[in-house]
Amino acid sequence: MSIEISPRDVLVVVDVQNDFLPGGQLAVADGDAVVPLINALAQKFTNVIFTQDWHPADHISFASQHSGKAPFETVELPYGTQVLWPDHCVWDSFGAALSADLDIPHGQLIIRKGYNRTIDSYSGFQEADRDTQTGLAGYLNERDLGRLYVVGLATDFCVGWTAIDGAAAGFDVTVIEDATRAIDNAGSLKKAWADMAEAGVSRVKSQEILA
Ligand code: VGL
Ligand code: ZN
Repeated sequence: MSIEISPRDVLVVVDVQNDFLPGGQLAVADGDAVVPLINALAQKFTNVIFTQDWHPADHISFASQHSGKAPFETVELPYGTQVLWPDHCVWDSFGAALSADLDIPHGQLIIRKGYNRTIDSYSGFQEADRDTQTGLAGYLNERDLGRLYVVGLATDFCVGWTAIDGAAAGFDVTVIEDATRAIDNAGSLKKAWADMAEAGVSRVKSQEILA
């Protein structure tokens, strides 16, 4: 059964950036496989927006900022437990750039996130303190846009959190699962799908839209 995409629906392309692609600082396994699929999906959508992970060089999510800590370990921050990452997506670096293989000239908005040094932001809607807003919900509401279809990297972090926060903001949210790839650290992928299901996020395959 095929899904009809309406002119009010939005493709949300999460963090398809060099650092999450093969050779990048936080490469997601097989991450480049999503790019041609996202390019094909984008042709079905009038509205395409991007998120872009965008950190200062001394960002609090970097293991390099915590003595004695290695990437993928955790620290306790005022807003909760933070996974530590290799330095990635530093402002204006090559790694932070969107993939040059994206072919979506009609993309409308790039929402940057994670630029506050002391707060991480996996979600395109809300930072990890669960309070600071990026403005994306306001943008979507002001333009009276419809359902959100979320794709990109990584399923278990920025895709999952964006989908869950989109649902919490009142949008009908669907993740196109084969147009995402995961980091899958310490059970994070299984947990992300469970959390998304609990939040009412739907899950489809790209064929249901492309066929
Ligand atoms: C991401 C970890 C740290 C992501 C961003 O895009 O999923 N993951 N920063
Ligand atoms: Zn990041």
